Amino acid sequence: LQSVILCLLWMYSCNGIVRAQNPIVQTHFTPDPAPMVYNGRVYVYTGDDIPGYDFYYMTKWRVCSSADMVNWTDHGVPITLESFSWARDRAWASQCIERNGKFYWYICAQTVDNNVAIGVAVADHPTGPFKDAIGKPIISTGSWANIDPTVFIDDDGQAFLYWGNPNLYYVKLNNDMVSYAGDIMQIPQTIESFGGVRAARNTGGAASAAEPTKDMYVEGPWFYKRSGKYYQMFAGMTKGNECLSYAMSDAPTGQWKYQGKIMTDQPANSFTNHGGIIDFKGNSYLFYHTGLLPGGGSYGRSTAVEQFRYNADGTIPSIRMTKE
Ligand code: FUB
Repeated sequence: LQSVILCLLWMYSCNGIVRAQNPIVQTHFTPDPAPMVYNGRVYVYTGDDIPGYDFYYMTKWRVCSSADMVNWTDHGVPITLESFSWARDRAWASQCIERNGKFYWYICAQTVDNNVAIGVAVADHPTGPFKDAIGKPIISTGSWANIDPTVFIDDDGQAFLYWGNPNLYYVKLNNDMVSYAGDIMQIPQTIESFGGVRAARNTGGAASAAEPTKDMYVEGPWFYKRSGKYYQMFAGMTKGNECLSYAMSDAPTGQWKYQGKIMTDQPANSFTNHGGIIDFKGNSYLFYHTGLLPGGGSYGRSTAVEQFRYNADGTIPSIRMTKE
């Protein structure tokens, strides 16, 4: 399928920042957007919420692309749960990355033994055809924590896979991108690193220590590097809904330092938010999702995008949702 699905209307300019007509895909639901820049195009990998379902029971992943952030091409559904023999249902968030001309698409799904695992599909082209790279999960620890993979290759060639809910984990991937070396590491969550501590807030006692910032790591990490600084965007918590927050670090494995909330103006008709950040043709963009497509909601989420400009010190400004 190679059809132009939507011409984005960039609505108006404000201090040189233009705003998109959101959601950018209006023909189906597209949660958990993961943008990837390759060869002059931005590819956006998403899930696919099923109309009428009342939970996150997705069965497939989609991709669309654009060379100009205006005209988008729908590349359909390159992978489904059936692409992974070990997967049962509940396809959740994903991210694709290129290495040496191959494309590695990390996904998470419920397994036949009722856990959640991370798998990886590989292709020679960003839109596929993809196939399960190893025929089994790459991360499978017999837990439901293994959701929301995010992948990044550092300047020295070391690749990292981060993921997790409620804890944030990482491994160092081998050069083959389908195996890892060393142990799975858990990132300690503190007020200083992620703005709060989930366990403390849930159990009282030390809760007051986490309350002042009213944030914490929930899920949906997005790991990248820019101008020598490492960024970990994640779904945090605000007013009972997820927001997008971030931490920064001088090294790929921490110490992470909480920087605040990027996108707080929920509600956007969705409990979750999940996104990715890229630089593309000289501009910076935040992709995220809302439940604002007609008929949408917490289980009918759609990709939206906002252009933004980093602050001079590399921090990310507060970014407002476009709700029309
Ligand atoms: O789409 C299913 C789940 O909802 C994702 O894995 C989470 O990040 C949240 O967006």
